[in-house]
Amino acid sequence: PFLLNVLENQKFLNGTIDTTFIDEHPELFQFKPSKNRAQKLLNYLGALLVNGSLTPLATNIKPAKITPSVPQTPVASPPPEGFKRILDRDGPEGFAKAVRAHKGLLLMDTTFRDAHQSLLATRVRTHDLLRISPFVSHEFSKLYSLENWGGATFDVALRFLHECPWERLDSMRKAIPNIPFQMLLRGANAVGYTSYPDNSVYKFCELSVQAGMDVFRVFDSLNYLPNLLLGMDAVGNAGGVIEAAISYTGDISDPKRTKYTLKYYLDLAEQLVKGGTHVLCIKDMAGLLKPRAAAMLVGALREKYPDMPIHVHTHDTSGAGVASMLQCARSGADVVDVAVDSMSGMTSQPSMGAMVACLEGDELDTGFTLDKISRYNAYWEQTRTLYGPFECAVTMKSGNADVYQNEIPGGQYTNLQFQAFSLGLGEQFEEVKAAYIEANQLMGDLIKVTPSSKVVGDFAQFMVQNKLNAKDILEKADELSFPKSVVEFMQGHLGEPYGGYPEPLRTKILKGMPTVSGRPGQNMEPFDFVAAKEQLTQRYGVDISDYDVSSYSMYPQVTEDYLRFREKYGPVDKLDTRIFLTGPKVGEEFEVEIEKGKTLHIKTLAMAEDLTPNGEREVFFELNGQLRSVFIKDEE
Ligand code: 3PY
Ligand code: ZN
Repeated sequence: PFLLNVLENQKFLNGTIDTTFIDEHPELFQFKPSKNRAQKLLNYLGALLVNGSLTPLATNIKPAKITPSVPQTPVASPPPEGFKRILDRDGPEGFAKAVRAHKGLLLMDTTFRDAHQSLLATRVRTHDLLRISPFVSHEFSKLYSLENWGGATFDVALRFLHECPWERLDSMRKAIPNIPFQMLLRGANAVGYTSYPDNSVYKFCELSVQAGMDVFRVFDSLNYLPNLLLGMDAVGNAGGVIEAAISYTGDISDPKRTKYTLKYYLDLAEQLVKGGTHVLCIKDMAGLLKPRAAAMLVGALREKYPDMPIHVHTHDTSGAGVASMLQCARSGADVVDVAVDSMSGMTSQPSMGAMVACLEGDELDTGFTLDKISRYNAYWEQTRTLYGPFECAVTMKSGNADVYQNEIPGGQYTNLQFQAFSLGLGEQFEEVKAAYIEANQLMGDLIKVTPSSKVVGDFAQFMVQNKLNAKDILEKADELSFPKSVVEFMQGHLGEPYGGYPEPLRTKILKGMPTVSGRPGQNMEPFDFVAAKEQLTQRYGVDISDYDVSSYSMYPQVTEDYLRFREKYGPVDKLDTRIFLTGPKVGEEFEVEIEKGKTLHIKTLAMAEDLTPNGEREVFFELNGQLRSVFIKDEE
């Protein structure tokens, strides 16, 4: 309005006004980046109304038009104390002792991380996690931990949800002060898909602890010890609980499978114990640990390490998840992973309700009641309908025991199936699964979990797309141009696979390209945090935090896109999920709480029929009772 008034002022227009103050006070015209969050959100909403969703949607299912009801929480009292208190008081060693001394079976709840990573393409937003957090804090205080961070959530939050993963962690911490938080750390790959400079991993762990993380499940996608030890050291240094993981593949109960045997896993466990892990994890990322194998592995570990807490992770892809976790508990595991019923099963974790019910009255009784679980479950059952656009159940109707043959990890199984079906090629999924088995054999039978699973998956899709079988690959490898991830794996960028590289395939794929041996991070230049912070501050203003710089150290492009997006569209993470994903309807009224006690009332009024001369469409809103409009470039 100020500018308009000046431009309407006749003296100003005639040039008869004294404007020398402008030359004397140039600071008046150095505008700070606008802080007008409301206007930015209107820009976002306008963009959705004019051009449709700003985030890629995977299915035709619309987000349900509901506000999931949050079960009542006793607000007045502080939440009951849990293992978090023991951890804060007695440190990781004291925590491990208390876990080991606990009588019943302990549970980790994966609903906030792996469950939605496996079923809903990792799309669950902070907004919906925070709504249920007070309930979890009060009613699930007996959990060993709540897995709520790491894995793919970091990348997806920044890239697709346009929200800061660090802010997510910090706000969950405030809402749930009493339950240990757990994250998945991909060893030297941290929360990314490749190796990073060591200082980047150390800094990441330090900041994670600072923002509220407690227990770090550290794995390496090849079980490559130097990578594992690096991750473990970074966690230990930061003061976190080290939960080093053996990634499990194959079948130790099958004597014909001679590569990954009980002895292989016990030898690895020995190295992890020597390396100072506080808790030992068996990470069964594909759900291959059959009950008989579970008895062998957990039984042997329990006997060898009577004081070491054992924590088992699995996926329910085959449908045998509950049976397997019950066996783990019987054989001496202290903790198993479950997801709340409505977010469990298939490629996710086994059902919390089923585990709890199966152990009611048992000496391993979990101490949870079905009543509490049902209330938690109801929230997630409703909330899941908001994520229809990412619902794996569109294509996945049941579990499938073929996972024992193809060994595809839970999250990847859903992804590959989805990709095949969305190309209209349901039968192609069968081909991809068959090719996955062949590709794995060509690579020498790898441990398959992020990122090595991506290498095998890319290889398999390459074979299907180019109609190549294993024999063709071996014969024509010299002439073929392989997927980037396969080449980089062969170059040594993920570390060294157990049993060595497949030859002569590796040499043929590399065609003389350079290789690295040993731990990839060890020869990388340290990441320059100071320079990066300066650069980002110059580009995006003064509010760049160390957290942003850490994000940038792993995901430079994604982080810059995020910063730009937020500068343009404001705190989109505060919108309800349906509105965030697909936008409001014209005429719809809703509220957005952009900070505690500051709520915007928004009504969408109309869109202009005609475009402006430069191709923009005006969209009209009522914001807290006042008329506002935004101009949006129409992309159609
Ligand atoms: C991840 O790395 O994100 C996984 O969940 C691996 O199992
Ligand atoms: Zn998992």
